[in-house]
Amino acid sequence: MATAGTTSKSTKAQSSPRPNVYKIVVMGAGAVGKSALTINFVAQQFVDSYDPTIEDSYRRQLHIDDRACVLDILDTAGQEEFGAMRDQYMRTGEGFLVVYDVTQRSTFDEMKLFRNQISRATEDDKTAMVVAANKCDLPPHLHEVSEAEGRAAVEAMGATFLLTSAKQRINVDEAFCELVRQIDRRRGDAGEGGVKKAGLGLGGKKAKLLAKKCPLF
Ligand SMILES: Nc1nc2c(ncn2[C@@H]2O[C@H](COP(=O)(O)OP(=O)(O)O)[C@@H](O)[C@H]2O)c(=O)[nH]1
Ligand SMILES: [Mg+2]
Repeated sequence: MATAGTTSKSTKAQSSPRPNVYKIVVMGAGAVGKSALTINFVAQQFVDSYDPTIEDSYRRQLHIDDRACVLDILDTAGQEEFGAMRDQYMRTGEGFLVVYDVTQRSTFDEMKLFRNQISRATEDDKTAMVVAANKCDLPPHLHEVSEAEGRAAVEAMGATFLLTSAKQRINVDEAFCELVRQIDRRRGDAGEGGVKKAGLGLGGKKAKLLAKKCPLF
């Protein structure tokens, strides 16, 4: 509505537009740190142990690039395997944070299968996707997947790669922030509004640069 309102309600609505809502799904193999990353993001704390069967959704409101955003985050637990529920949340998700554990190669292999599953469910092979190579705080001799290998595989699937640690709070906000920007870009491309920013590539270097600049409040 373009007309100026006289009630306090409409005045308020004009001065503070309804925040954009972003539906984000966190996926990955078991025990890679999906819940730890999600809770770290929404509550800024690290939980050492978390029930692996809990699947829950969380909400955080924040400003990204001076815009109010609400992130609706579904932290999945993989209990449903290939069931209808998984299809359902994959269809409704706009952005996917796919997590693997750098110290467990099998979780990296599993991560690689998600791109296809997501593309199939969303019927879009360019769905917003960030891959978190988590637990980067653990000593290098425990790493089974190098940063170079991880980055190359993730970039080949057209997603953004970030080394993360829920424990040391490395690149946690950045991962979610990057997803919001990718979703905006997708919305912009689809003519649905959202912020269109020049130079928002999916490439690792650019993404890393962006992540560093990400202003979160
Ligand atoms: N060292 C380290 N441990 C982590 C990190 N993220 C999660 N963990 C631990 O890994 C285990 C599984 O984490 P959780 O978030 O429950 O995994 P999920 O099954 O993917 O949700 C827990 O013991 C966490 O404390 C991390 O970044 N670094
Ligand atoms: Mg969990």
